[in-house]
Amino acid sequence: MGKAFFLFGALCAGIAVLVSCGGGHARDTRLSVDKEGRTVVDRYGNLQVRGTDLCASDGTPVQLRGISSHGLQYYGKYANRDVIQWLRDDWNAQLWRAAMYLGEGGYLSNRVIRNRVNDSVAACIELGMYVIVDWHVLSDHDPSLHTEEAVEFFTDAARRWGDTPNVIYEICNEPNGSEVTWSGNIKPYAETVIAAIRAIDPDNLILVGTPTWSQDVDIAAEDPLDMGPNIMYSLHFYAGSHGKELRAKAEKALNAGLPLFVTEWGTTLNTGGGDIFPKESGEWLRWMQKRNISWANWSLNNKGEASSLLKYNADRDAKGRWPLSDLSPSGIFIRNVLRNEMK
Ligand code: DCB
Repeated sequence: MGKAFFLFGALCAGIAVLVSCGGGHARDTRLSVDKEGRTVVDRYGNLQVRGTDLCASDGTPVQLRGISSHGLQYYGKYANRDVIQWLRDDWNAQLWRAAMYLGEGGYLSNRVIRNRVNDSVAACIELGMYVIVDWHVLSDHDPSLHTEEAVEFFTDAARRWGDTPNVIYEICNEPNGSEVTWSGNIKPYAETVIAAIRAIDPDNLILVGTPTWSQDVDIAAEDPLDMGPNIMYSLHFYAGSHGKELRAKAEKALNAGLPLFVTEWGTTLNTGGGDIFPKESGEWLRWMQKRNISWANWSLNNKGEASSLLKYNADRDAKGRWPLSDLSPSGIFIRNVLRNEMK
């Protein structure tokens, strides 16, 4: 398929998704900045969880939608105010996720990476956006191997930002490996880290990863945490790899009362590459809207894989203000989905 044709296809698919995503919530509730100039954080305030819904401080169910960074050790240069402001104003993003890997040259071996988290939070506070601080467990598999480091990191995060409405703690991205279980590894880790956060910050939202790259939400639903309010569980999917079966697991978890947050999803295969899957992405987007599930898309970088929102080598200086010609098919698709609210 020719490049131009593919781009056009992605655009049309984006628009088709939008048109069919109509129902649910009043549109202007999902503007990053409303017509009176009020940011989403001005309007929603301190988030809270009621039943399976994420809600504004007044109890109205809300859906946050936005963009995830790639690994901050690889593409941390995009975690700056100019880029995040462009995502807010041109893409209508309400949310930014700062993905701080532990492995692959991330936090465990390179503590200065956390400065990119600090930059992200500072920018989001200034811009009135929500920000997810993501402890990006991946090649390190088992979050309980680094409980001590996590307690230290999140204690510091809660001291710095516990009083702001903007910050959301994601305490383990994607536990994985058949030996890494909910009850044996993840739940005990979560209990320890949540207790440390709650000793300082009684109420900001905390997101907990689930087994098998945050897919086994049904298992967490059988044995949920008993750690007080404002906790949700991560569900991750890649539209080219996961479909109906994963949604069925998620339905099972929701029906059992487990609140879900899609802290990461891709339009591509679960490698982050391959191609984009607009039709399957649309099915997931409609489902998330129907179930009022918030999300962040993977991811902002110019690496040149299919899930990269920028084209290969575009915006090397990380300044934002991208012309459409800098966006990949996934970038065009996601921007269209987010911007539909602005019409
Ligand atoms: C998740 C990770 C995320 C990863 C994406 C795509 O991993 F949270 O870090 O991102 O999904 O795989 C990829 C980047 C690549 C990079 C690679 C390693 O896009 O550029 O080279 O990380 O840093 C998943 C998700 C699901 C599954 C497997 C993985 N799954 N995984 O279903 O099997 O193995 O990374």
